[in-house]
Amino acid sequence: NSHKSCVIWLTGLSASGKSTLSIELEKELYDRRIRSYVLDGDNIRQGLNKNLGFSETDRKENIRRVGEVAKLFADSGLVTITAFISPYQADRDMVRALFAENEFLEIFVKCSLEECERRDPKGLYKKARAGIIPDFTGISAPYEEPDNPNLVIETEHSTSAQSVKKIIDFLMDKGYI
Ligand code: GGZ
Repeated sequence: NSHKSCVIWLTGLSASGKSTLSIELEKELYDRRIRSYVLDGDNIRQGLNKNLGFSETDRKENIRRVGEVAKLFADSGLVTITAFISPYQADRDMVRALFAENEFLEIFVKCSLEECERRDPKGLYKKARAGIIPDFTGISAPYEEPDNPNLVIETEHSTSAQSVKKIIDFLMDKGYI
């Protein structure tokens, strides 16, 4: 049950599966006696980042702060899992630069916009299409796919259990856990 502390940075569209994956990954790590912590919109955007919205500038600041918090958690020895859209490559690169070479793992949670829109668990895409939510990622704001992610997880045609297994296998293969 030893592990290297690291940050597992999930990036992807709204409804691509980041939150589900982060929670199931946390459970799987727990079963292996590895302590991890999930940072997501629920515990960050409602607290530390309450003052931020969804403009490009605010997203950048959101991601910068999440990166700094993830760094503190990693320093404390935890595996940190983050679940933010983090749509800009430059912002993800800025966070990567906070960490040592192998401490930051960018994982692209890949799912087509069509499928995310079909899922639309909170009805946000519908509202975005109707113009009720402005600057919505994928509809009226950009999502830049990762240039060179450490891992790509396609959620469209696999179960969350299969996706989690792929991440666990990757972590084992690379000696993180
Ligand atoms: C994108 C938005 C927006 C806009 C509210 N664009 O599916 P959700 O609801 O639960 O996850 C989305 C979440 C995105 O916050 P992040 O902190 O991950 O974004 S970023 O990394 O870009 O800073 C969505 C909800 O907030 N949401 N308005 N305009 N998602």
